[in-house]
Amino acid sequence: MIIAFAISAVLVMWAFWIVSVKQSDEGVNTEAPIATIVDGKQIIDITAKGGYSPRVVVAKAGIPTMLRINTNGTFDCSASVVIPKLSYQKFLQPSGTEDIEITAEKAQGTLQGLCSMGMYNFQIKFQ
Ligand SMILES: [Cu+2]
Repeated sequence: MIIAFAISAVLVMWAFWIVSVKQSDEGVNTEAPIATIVDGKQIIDITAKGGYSPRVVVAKAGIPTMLRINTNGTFDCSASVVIPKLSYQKFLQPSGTEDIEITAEKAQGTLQGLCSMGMYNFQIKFQ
């Protein structure tokens, strides 16, 4: 019984994953939002719920950056965030705000975040 439940949970996630992949293919031509800069500090807002949105954010390289991940009734695995380049891994509260500091040195290139299963992802493109 528990196994059947686990299998159906995986199937549901897989279905969501296919939908999100499809959306990302369609969204190739839409422009990525640009991070806001307040008092010399860059702020990137990402919402985690059934994946991450926006999926791609363009940001300025080499300045102190705050990555703010918002959850709001997030009970799927996108609440479990991994950012390999920052050695960051955390299970977020279902509703709340998580601020992740990115130093000027780390604000380079493409920073990728993932859910712990690697199904959902987001990218911050520092340029
Ligand atoms: Cu996942």
